Amino acid sequence: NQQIRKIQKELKKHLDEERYEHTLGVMYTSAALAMRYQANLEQALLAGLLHDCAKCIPNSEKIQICREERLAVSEVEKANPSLLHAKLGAFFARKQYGVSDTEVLDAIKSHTTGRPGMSLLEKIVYIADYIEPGRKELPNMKDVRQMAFEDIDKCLYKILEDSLVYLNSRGIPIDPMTEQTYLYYKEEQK
Ligand code: DGI
Ligand code: FE
Ligand code: FE
Ligand code: FE
Repeated sequence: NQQIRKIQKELKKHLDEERYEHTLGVMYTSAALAMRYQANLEQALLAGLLHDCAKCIPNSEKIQICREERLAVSEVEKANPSLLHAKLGAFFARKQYGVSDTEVLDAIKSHTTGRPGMSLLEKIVYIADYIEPGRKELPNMKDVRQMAFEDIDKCLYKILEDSLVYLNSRGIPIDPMTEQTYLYYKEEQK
């Protein structure tokens, strides 16, 4: 795929080696999940490839760019600017990498906090980000990886739950969207 290869080349300049490797892991894992759930393969590859395209921008620049581009920054985001790489990722995917597919852009935008009522593509990228082979061993990883290919909603809920446990154990402030997403999928699991 021409577009994918061209973006890979450009992306390599903007990510460190570790992040680039992670990105390829997410791209191929998104593709595998798309095969399993009969989602669009090209969209899954593209969203997986670009999901962290803004990750390596220094935090002060993230804030600066949001200000310049009039992108809203919440209090939690101001205190934890790393959260901004998701919405900035969608911004750069469109402006710098020429992606106009709003479904792909939404999957990039929601990949860190999730959101209530995620599309299949959004779930795929969110889960692939967590389970890609290069990801360090998080709690329940073996089960979560298996679950991803058996029951996508159950897997999504498990990741949301484990992420909240992790953030709370570390005293990291929860973004309201993370909380809302968790409560939404908790209700759906009942
Ligand atoms: O960019 P990645 O590391 O591949 O993964 P990601 O985009 O899912 O980001 C994960 C990081 O984001 C992780 O270090 C925890 C953080 N995070 C996720 N939800 C929240 C959060 N940080 C805060 N402060 N609040 C959240 O709700
Ligand atoms: Fe990310
Ligand atoms: Fe994630
Ligand atoms: Fe990622």
